[in-house]
Amino acid sequence: MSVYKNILERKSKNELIIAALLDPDSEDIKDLKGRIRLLEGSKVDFLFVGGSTSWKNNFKEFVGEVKANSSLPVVIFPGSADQISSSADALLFPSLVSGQNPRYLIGEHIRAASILKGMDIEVIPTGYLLIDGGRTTTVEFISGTKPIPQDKPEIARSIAYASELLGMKLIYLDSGSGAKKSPCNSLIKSVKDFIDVPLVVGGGIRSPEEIEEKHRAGADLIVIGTALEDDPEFFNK
Ligand code: 1GP
Repeated sequence: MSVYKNILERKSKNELIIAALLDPDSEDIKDLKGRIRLLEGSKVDFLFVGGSTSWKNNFKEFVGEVKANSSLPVVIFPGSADQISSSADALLFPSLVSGQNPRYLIGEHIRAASILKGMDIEVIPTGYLLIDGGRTTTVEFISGTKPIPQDKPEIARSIAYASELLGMKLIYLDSGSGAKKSPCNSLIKSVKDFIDVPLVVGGGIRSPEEIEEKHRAGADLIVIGTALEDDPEFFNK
């Protein structure tokens, strides 16, 4: 089954979907085997791989290592066209629709097009909305875009619905990795009421209670990165 069909099916049953985010710039490639072993028997449904930066320049090797050590579907969540690998099962194709930077709205996608043409990988168009997480995150700094204030749900939901009308298959509300504040429940609910496609939420989520709350508020898929970097046993507790 394709990754997207899997998400749709789980969404239709109102089942919580969880993705563990592995950032090649934060993880040591030689620790991956052990890290993934802990995730395999846990509640995690997908392994997301990606990040705002590529300082280590080892993306393909990293994805290959993740795929070789996991039976979970591997989905690339790329920060740029430099983060593409045919070893993954799927690739989110995120357009940073909350910002006005053409590079992240369409520029990186044009760069990616010639790489993706002829590559056998599922591509999932994703409307990516950056939400204020209480501190300047790497994605905010690198993209040079302003996050949407948490108390402006009318902005977030209009952008989310416009993205759906443009054909995006997922909407991703992200406070950015290591955010102080994750997207709040009222913002999630407000966006959820405006869209039909699955809603992904991430950035600064640190506890099982928060995961449950976000799901109740309308998140179909929750992404956890930093909490897992801090505690590799996060999902085993
Ligand atoms: C970042 O949504 C992801 O793009 C995950 O964020 O690292 O804060 O869990 P955290």
